[in-house]
Amino acid sequence: MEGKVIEVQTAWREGAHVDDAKYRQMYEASVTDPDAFWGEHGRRIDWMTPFSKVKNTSFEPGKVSIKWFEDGTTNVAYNCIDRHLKTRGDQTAIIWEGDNPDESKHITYRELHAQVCRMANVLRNRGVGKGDRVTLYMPMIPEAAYAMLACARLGAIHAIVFGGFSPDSLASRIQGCTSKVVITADEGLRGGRRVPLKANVDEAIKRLGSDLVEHVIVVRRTGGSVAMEAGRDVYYDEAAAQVTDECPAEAVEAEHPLFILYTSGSTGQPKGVVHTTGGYLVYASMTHQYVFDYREGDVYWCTADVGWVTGHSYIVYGPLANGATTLMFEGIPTYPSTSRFWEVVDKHKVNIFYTAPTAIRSLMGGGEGPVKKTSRQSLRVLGSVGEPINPEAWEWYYNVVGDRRCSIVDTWWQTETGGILITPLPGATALKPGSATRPFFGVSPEMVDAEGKVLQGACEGNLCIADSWPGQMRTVYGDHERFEQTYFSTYPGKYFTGDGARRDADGYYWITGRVDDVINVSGHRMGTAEVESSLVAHPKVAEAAVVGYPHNVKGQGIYAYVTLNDGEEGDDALRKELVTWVRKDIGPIASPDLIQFAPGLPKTRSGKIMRRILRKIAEDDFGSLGDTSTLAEPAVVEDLIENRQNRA
Ligand code: 6R9
Repeated sequence: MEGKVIEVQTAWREGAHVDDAKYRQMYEASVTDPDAFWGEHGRRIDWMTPFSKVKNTSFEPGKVSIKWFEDGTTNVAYNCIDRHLKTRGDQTAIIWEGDNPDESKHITYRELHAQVCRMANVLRNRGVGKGDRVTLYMPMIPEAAYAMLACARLGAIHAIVFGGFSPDSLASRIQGCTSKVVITADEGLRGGRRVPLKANVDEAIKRLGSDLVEHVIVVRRTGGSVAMEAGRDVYYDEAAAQVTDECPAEAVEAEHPLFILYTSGSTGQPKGVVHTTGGYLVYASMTHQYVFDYREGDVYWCTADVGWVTGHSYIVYGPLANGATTLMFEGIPTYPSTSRFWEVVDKHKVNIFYTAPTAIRSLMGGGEGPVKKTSRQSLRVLGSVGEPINPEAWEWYYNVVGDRRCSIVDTWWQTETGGILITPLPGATALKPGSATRPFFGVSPEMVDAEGKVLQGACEGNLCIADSWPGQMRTVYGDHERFEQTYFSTYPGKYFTGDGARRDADGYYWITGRVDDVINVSGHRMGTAEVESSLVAHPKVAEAAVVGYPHNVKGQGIYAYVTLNDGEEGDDALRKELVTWVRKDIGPIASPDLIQFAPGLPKTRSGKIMRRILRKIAEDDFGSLGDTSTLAEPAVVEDLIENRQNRA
């Protein structure tokens, strides 16, 4: 094999679900006869009405339609809870580890059942039923999982908004899916600091300026005092005391929506990605089992937030469908100290640990000491997700965190894909640091050049997926045309991921990052257009262009070129003001790292901003700007280079 290879260790193969030969055989079967393959694996979940049809999908322009198991009915909460009660009612379903290391608790499957039924009854009493949207704006507490599963139980559709988003962002997402009910907490707690969740909800509802939101359900987390509007707001504990802990799970069609999750694209407002019931759960549970080589009795920990897709598929739905013990962590990697992750691993004897490269890189900065003072003997598999993991961070994860004993799974996927698409399998795949390696069962990656020509063998190009898999998103909420336009029009007949990749001679994929105007900051997706429109909304700003640039810890940082209105002075005070502005407008994850005041931006004669040039300058690599002769005013480039903010 080509390049640095770490062979599958004998210990990883022992008792693993698949070895290399089995992977190849199953993969082959999955792509040659998807109906047979998924017909068999579709039965890994329980169906109320068994399906007779398996795959009914088309990527054809104008007729994009994705249906899996369409004549079956089931319920996600039933699969994640009820079906386990007979065999594992007393097993821990969720280990909750609080922000404060002295706070943790275990919730058994039986307790989970009671809690979810209660939450479902509270929702039902407020008129929530099949197909209704419910917005969740929650901290990482068990009630977040209860709320998700309660919606699923009723056939309602949850739309989670990450707790770090601003009231404005929350408002547009509540509006986008017209939720009449919002579930939140008084305050969140992260790294010892309080996050004013309920106050943000109040602010968001005020901005909506309508009576769309009829009910706000408030979980008491910190007990901090918050405003409660009579008739609209209710404390969850008070409402829960009025209902029973029994609530039937509603049988819904396989294609009934399970959730909407807003995600950033290269243009316009964030899109409401729609995932449905049957195919999603089959895919989330199957990937959770095989990718992490999940085994009965394992303690599994994914450090994501439920506000992101990783939290949906790999904290809640995949693990619980498999009857696993899933750990939910309220805090951050650096509180109270940079040993926190590893202390939690030791405290709860975690076997499988799944985190993001940005967390690994930030902990790397603190050296080996904080890691090595912990045991970590329970660990067996280490996962990575969210952005490309650079080989140095990979090696540190492998050598220092995993003591060269644990396998690493670098899992490539997207909000849109519902579950992991390209990844090693611990017992099967020889590893290469920095490569997401090979496709999961049923996934047909295709590399294309800019013209859409399919490339063969070792190559570099744009990553497409040639055919559907059960976890794929079904539509953009309320805008199927945008769904087709965004994902199926660039290369007709294929799903275009927006990512660039290299495929090596061994058929391994190396994801190089987004090729569109989406940047990835600490694993969080951000459309440059969103940050730009926030900046230009500031009264002193005339024009703005935002690009990503390489950042040691965050992967990419946000670099903003800002042209001010005539007569305005660009100084550090205004830089601060603009950063605060964007934080308030979108949320802290969108804060620009560097702002360059620019008298002009490089534009073509037709007025298009040449981002290629802005990216190069932001990378501090202006030796090779390429052809600038088509610029309307070539001189602006010199000024931009002169005043660049990112200098080696
Ligand atoms: C699950 C998730 C999706 C984008 C995706 C890609 C990047 C995610 C990656 C990775 C390289 C990996 N990405 N995992 N790049 N290697 N293992 O992160 O979803 O928030 O929608 O982001 O993240 O660029 O297109 P989402």
